[in-house]
Amino acid sequence: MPRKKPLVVVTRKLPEVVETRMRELFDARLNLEDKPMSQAELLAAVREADVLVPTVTDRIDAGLIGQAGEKLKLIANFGNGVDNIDVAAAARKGITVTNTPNVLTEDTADMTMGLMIAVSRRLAEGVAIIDSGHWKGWSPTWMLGRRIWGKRLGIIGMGRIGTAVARRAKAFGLSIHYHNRKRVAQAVEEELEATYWESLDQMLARMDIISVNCPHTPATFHLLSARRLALLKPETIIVNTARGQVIDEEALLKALTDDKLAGAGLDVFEHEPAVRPEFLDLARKGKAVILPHMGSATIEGRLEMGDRVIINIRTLMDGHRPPDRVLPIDS
Ligand code: 8YV
Repeated sequence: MPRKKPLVVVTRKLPEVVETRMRELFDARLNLEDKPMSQAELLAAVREADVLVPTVTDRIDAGLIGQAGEKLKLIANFGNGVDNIDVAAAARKGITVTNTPNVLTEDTADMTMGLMIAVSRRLAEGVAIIDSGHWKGWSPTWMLGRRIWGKRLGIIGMGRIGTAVARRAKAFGLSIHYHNRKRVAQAVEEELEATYWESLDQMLARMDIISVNCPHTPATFHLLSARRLALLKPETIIVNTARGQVIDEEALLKALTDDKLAGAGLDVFEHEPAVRPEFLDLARKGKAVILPHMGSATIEGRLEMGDRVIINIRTLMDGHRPPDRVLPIDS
């Protein structure tokens, strides 16, 4: 007798190929309208479903998890970061949490380099000039940016994405420095000719470019605080493709406005989708390049994320441990 398909609630619209496969394999409840679900709708979903497939835009907190039905066995996040999910609360209730690592590493690293270059070489300002119809022609002293070749890059968070950024940055002639909870393997350090800084403060004071590539956890919330931002040289630029919460936005805005920092390339914000209007002013002035959380937004990446989600669901349903299981911090 065929097994009953698990009820899988998917909170956002996914690529069609992924949705079709989910329909074939599961009793998949899709969100074809792509209308973000309210907390009440999420609650109804977790009460009924066997599996929930949320994204970064859904808040799966302890309150919600506490009210989940007996059937809910898996929260299969469509995304790498799991700061939207209370993983510890899920574990307490015997619910497995998975994510989609690896498949968005290269795309996010590309976007990091893109922002680094865009800020240093004033790409957005150049586009705006052409767009305004006010370009008067070439001049030797006009629109000068800063070279990235030969500069020092300080990477905060040397996980998969940080390492992928380092590989690219090395090819662009940057020297690689990093701060991480743990020092990476010697072979990786050698390959990247990377310098490890146990002290984030000491690294910050010496870098030309800072790239934020660590996850948002209680330990990294406002890691770049007002005090730490003040350690940076005024020529430094910051790039963040990780999570807005890692930087104290208020302090960052002040540092940029007061010319204590040269610029910022931001793909993420503290209260997405809200973007503080001051960032728009800074972008107009050429001090910031701001993007709407596009770091992993490639067709290939989204399809592979879908594959990971499906593999995680299938593996759990077959009674095995899913490959991308996420454990609570410190467990
Ligand atoms: C994804 C991300 O697009 O995976 C992550 O952690 O930040 C994004 O790039 C998003 O999470 C999809 O849920």
